[in-house]
Amino acid sequence: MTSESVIKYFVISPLMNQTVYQHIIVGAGFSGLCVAIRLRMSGMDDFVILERNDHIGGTWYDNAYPGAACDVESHLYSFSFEPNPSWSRQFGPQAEILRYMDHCVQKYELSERIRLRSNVTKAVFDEVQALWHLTTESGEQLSARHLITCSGGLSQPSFPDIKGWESYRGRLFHTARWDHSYDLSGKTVAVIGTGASAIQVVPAIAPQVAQLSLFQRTAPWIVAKSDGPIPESRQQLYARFPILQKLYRLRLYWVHELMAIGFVVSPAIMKLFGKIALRYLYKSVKDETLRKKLTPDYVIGCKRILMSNEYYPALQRSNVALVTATIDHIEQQGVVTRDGKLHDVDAIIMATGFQAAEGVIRFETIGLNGTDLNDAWRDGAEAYLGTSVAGFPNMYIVVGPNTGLGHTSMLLMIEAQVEYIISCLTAMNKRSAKYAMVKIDVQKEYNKKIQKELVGSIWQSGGCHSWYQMKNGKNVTLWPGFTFTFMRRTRHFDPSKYEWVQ
Ligand code: N01
Repeated sequence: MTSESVIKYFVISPLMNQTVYQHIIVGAGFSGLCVAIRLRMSGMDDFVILERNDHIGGTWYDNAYPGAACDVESHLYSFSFEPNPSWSRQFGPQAEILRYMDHCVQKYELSERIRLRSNVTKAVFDEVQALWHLTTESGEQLSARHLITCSGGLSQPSFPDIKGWESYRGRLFHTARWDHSYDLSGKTVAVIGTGASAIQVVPAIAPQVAQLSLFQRTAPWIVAKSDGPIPESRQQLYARFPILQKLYRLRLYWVHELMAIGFVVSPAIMKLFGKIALRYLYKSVKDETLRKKLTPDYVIGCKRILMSNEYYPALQRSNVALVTATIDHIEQQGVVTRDGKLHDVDAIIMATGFQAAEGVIRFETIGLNGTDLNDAWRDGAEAYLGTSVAGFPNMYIVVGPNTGLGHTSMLLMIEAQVEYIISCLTAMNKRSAKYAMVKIDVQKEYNKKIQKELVGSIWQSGGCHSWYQMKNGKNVTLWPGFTFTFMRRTRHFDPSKYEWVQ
């Protein structure tokens, strides 16, 4: 802890008795924890984490639906500086990932710095004091020199625009807000959506429910998941020889990185993956009518490629029906499709995803000259390196615009962004600057390039509309390339890209 970094003080009116931190982190998911750990390691120990939930974990706390698990191997989907030799499976289940995050909190002694049930509703930059003033849902006010928002790209559930769902009399909930008090045993259930969440939840609940109707609008591309338990002997080997675990992680890294060639460099390669996925469908589903319904009509990779060994078998159970008729509306008893059929159900589960393209920061954020971030982002969210936004000094976003990935572990991007933020904060402290803000022309130029690179990508040219895009098709969520390119670009902090106010 350096004296420079610990400037917690009390300011006289208008912030009477208000604690001012050096850094406020919003969100205690992987991003927020990573920032906190790296701040601590860098001697910048004055921070607090505000978390809206009553537990840490972010998306891994929210998404506690049956069957939830990671679709990236855990040895890659974990912090590089905190390897866990004891992952029980190739693809860690949600509870085990949450335990890993709890372990990080304990090991890096973060508990005392985390304020649970602190939902930030507003952040305003005060130019005179060069402070961010934050308000939480309970009315609490906190201030900080630096605001680091880690509220996650996939934290705001998306409820579809289906007429009448408020009038439904049964139980209705979203996969990311699972109703654990509701026993699904013996119930008739509708699941709406066939994305990454649905393909995990459907096989998990199908054996329990009386009847499950799965409403599919677009057939997803599914490939087999090379999942399975990791034998204890291998776990012990990793614990004893950490280098072996590192080498395994490195191998996973490059296998995933190769996928980016198909996504961005040469989408034609994706045809090969398409063939592999179709072969898997043919092998798994013998019924021709069902197989036809399950055959996607866009290029593989345009939407996230899904992995499951249980999804196709679940759809062939006698108590599961795949409904491809378009949903017209929801009424008191259930879901009504355009063919006029009422699907009378006890419960409706919305597996309808998240507001990703439109919801990077969930709270009202007011920067210099009273500029609202929502207005600044009217035509789509943009930032420099997904982190800094012109007009919003001393503010940093982790998992900001165009930092999402379709091919590998998000933790790689998170760690790279956090290193960049640490370099920025170090530079500010060295210069004793009041605040720094990325130059608008730098941000514009950077985003022009990003959008140009995205044009030829599979996400824009693959014939689908996905959550990666805004309604008008602009992709503000994904990084168009390899993670090592992003790491290289964020490795060195260039002060000339920023305006400095002393
Ligand atoms: O959400 P989605 P998700 N009528 O947006 C359908 C991550 N994740 O929660 O394709 C009917 O993919 C919609 O249909 P369509 C991962 O990054 C990771 O499943 O738009 N259907 C679609 O089928 C993932 O990509 C894991 O035509 C409607 C579904 O709802 C991201 O989260 C696990 C509809 C939404 O799918 C989101 O996945 C889970 C309507 N009106 C999630 N509106 C891991 O394993 C929407 N849909 C790490």
